[in-house]
Amino acid sequence: MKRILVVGAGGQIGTELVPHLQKLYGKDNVIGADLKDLQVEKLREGGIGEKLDATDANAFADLVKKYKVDSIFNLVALLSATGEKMPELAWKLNMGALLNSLNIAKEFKCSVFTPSSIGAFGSSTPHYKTPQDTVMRPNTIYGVCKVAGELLSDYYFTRFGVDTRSVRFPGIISNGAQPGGGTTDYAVEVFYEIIKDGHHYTCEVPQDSYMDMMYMPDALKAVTDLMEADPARLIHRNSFNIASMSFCPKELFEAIKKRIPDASFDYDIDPVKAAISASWPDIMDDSCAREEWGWKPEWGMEAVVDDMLAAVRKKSVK
Ligand code: AKB
Repeated sequence: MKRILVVGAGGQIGTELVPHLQKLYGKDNVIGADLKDLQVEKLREGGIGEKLDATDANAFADLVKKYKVDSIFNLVALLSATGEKMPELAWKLNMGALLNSLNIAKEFKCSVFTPSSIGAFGSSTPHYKTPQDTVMRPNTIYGVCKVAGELLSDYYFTRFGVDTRSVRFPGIISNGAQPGGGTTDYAVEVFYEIIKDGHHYTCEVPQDSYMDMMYMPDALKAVTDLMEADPARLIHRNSFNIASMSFCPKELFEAIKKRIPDASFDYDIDPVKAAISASWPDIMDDSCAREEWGWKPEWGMEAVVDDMLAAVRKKSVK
């Protein structure tokens, strides 16, 4: 039985990954750790929660020892738009948590999952059907961390035999914890704003900016399927392109307007988010993930819009 430590467990992905892992491996085998007290309290309501600054190598190693962890899921990250406001902090946090995860995994013989992102690509990458192995020259600190993280994770695998695996996540749409500081956040924010009185949303990303997106249930399945995949089948490791849908703000807002006719939208473009979204792929080619570990997404945009509106409405009447 696996014993998994999820670091950065209080964020958008961790909040839903922890219960997903608990269902698969049992509550006693999943330890959620976060820096913030409030998130630790929430984790303790549903299982095992620990306070951890993932850049503190000793405290991190102590938790791995205490719970006899054999798998580390490192979700610590400052996202793309916030990273541009605090590049040095983004580097320290994103790379510090990863380097600790890798060194601790090497010492205690753990496997490591760390998400990469569409943010690992840049303007000179082919934007349509972005290949698995292609030019990667991002011009955000977030992207620089992701590319460095992919290379470092592959290095720990080939040099030290650490079982490192990763996916390049698209923008993730979910109705648990909201994302913060990302360029794709609009595709979540819009659902919360549009069901408020006034039914209005102002978008900071240009209306025709296509980016890969994914619904949380597919993202969770990707993580656990990849970590359970037969290593003999993995030609790649860090990191797999995974795709399920691609749309621009205009298309998403039209789909919402079909369901909420008085919904209205306008744009107040954030130049940083505009530049980032323009540099990212429109849609990735995920055939390697499909061939090497059977990746197959289930959710498309129309079904996501229905599900998100229902879930966010339900939350708002509570
Ligand atoms: C962001 O927008 O920064 C993230 C991502 C795509 O990695 N959601």
